[in-house]
Amino acid sequence: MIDLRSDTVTRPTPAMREAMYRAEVGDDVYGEDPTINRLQEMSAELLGKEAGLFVPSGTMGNLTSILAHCQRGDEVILGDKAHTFLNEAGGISALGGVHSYQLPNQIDGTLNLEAIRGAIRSEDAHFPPTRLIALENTHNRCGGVVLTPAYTRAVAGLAAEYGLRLHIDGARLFNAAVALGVSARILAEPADSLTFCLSKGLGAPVGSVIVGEREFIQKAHRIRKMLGGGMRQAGVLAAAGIVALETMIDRLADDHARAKRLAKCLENIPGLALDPGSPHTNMIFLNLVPETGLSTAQAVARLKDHNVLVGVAGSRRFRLVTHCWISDEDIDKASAAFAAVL
Ligand code: TLP
Repeated sequence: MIDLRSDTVTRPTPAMREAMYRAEVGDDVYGEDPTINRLQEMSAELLGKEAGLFVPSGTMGNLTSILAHCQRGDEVILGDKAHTFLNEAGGISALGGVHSYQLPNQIDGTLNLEAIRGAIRSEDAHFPPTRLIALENTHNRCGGVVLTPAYTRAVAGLAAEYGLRLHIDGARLFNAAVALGVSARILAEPADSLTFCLSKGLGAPVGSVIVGEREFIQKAHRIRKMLGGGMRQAGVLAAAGIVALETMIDRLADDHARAKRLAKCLENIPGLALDPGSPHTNMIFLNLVPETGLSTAQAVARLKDHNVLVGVAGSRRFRLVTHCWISDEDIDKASAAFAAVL
């Protein structure tokens, strides 16, 4: 199977499995797992922050961070296409009592700066106090687009003007860094906190890391425990994360190149309409034109018959994601499968 549904489907590499086997472990709830401690220190260093915290998932990373920034009844400004708003089971509201103010995500994944300014609440007993702004880089639903350091700095400037904090859902921050040719540290610099994922394009089996100031991370540590995310001897997982950071970042450029090549082949197949500019990183978004007469489910099933799995992103809308287990040959086979089905 050529699995293009997501980069979350990546399995650990042989080097990761070896490192997992050999990992030194301890009780992380006591702060005694040397491998987790190393991963957290490496992550903080890489992103230019004081400290890091290993969490089981990107969802828990965002939830923990937002709960560490906000009290119940506080408000976070985020995009209406943000993963935290759409795909995290409403955890910030259900578990944290955090109110969300959704601004329309623009086509490039940004939130309009004046719209953010307009959304920040004035001091009034009727309003939930605005506490936080949350951005996403790369932006998944907006097509894997990249937010630039200049934009992120502008949002941070606005946040500082009003005494707000800035969180970045950087699930795919390293894809953004590689696409822009800048260090991940530059992208993280304007944020007070950031979550990045080890288990997407970087290929580790489990886990994400939150980075931020030491005091913030101490608070996040307590909240992670409260959410049931104290993981004891999870050094076996962190070991794979270390290999991911050491060996899997630069190769993301290959995934981007393969996504571009696949898009080029698909562009020429009648019946497919790629989003303009797609792909920006490792995701292609495309629509099936109604004239093909194929429903979403039929297209998925027929592609599966040709050993290709695709992600469904809406009615007749698909997402194809390249990752470390997709080869050049797979790209050829996937384009041939599309051509055959259509
Ligand atoms: N995204 C998954 C699905 O949930 C949609 C995917 O296949 O892309 N932030 C962003 C931007 C994400 O794309 C995801 C996962 C997460 C956070 C959550 O990460 P996990 O799955 O580790 O909780």
